[in-house]
Amino acid sequence: MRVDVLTIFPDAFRGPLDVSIVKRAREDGLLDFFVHDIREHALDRHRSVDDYPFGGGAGMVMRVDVLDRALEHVRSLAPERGLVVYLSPAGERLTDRIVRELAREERLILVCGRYEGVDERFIEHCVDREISIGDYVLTGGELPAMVLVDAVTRHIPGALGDAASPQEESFADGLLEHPQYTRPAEYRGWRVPEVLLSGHHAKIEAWRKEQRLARTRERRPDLLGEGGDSDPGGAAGSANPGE
Ligand code: 4FV
Repeated sequence: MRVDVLTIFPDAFRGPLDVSIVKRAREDGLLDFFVHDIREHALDRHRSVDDYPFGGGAGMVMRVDVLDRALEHVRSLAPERGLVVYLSPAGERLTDRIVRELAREERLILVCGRYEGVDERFIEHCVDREISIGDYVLTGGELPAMVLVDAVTRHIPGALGDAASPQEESFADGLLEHPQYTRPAEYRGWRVPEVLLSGHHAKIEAWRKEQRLARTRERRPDLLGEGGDSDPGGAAGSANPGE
């Protein structure tokens, strides 16, 4: 997968995507990641990327002409057209399902807003998907872009190595993850659930499934009953509840 990021703060991307799984995915050529400075495509000698909002109001808005020039330049750097994603609080809320969808793309072009956001004509005519990481306002789209790249990279085949697969994790079946434990088996009198020390794999799997259902019911009932593969109610339902 190729990911291009458009931002006025390229330095913001130093660090979080240079370690661990994402770093290895880049080294292994599973992820080609590029950061581009929008300001390089400014039109005036002050290299302005923003201007006052038509109709007045606080703050500044990023210019459609500068953004479009930057996008066309980045597009020209690789043959794949690329799915243009604008990170904003007004977008679709990012979910595991959307992460898996984006992970199937061969190229993503992520646009990071600043100030009050971008000119609506850029969203209307140049953006394919508008995505939000949550209902709160950040200073910029850079952190959401990093969150998205981190989440998507985990679904690139081979990125997690053979150890873990995205199939067996939170949200894969629409449920929260079961609790995890490791050595020491006892600490300050705090013990690990006996079943996990039993070596009885069927009992362990049953206990973990029950834990996933119980935690989801308690903490995220909104996840229960969602259609499709994340329909644990159905799954549980089909697990012969009547018998
Ligand atoms: C955001 C979010 C977010 C809004 C104004 C950047 C900021 C500033 N992006 N999910 N929540 N963006 O708060 O994606 O331009």
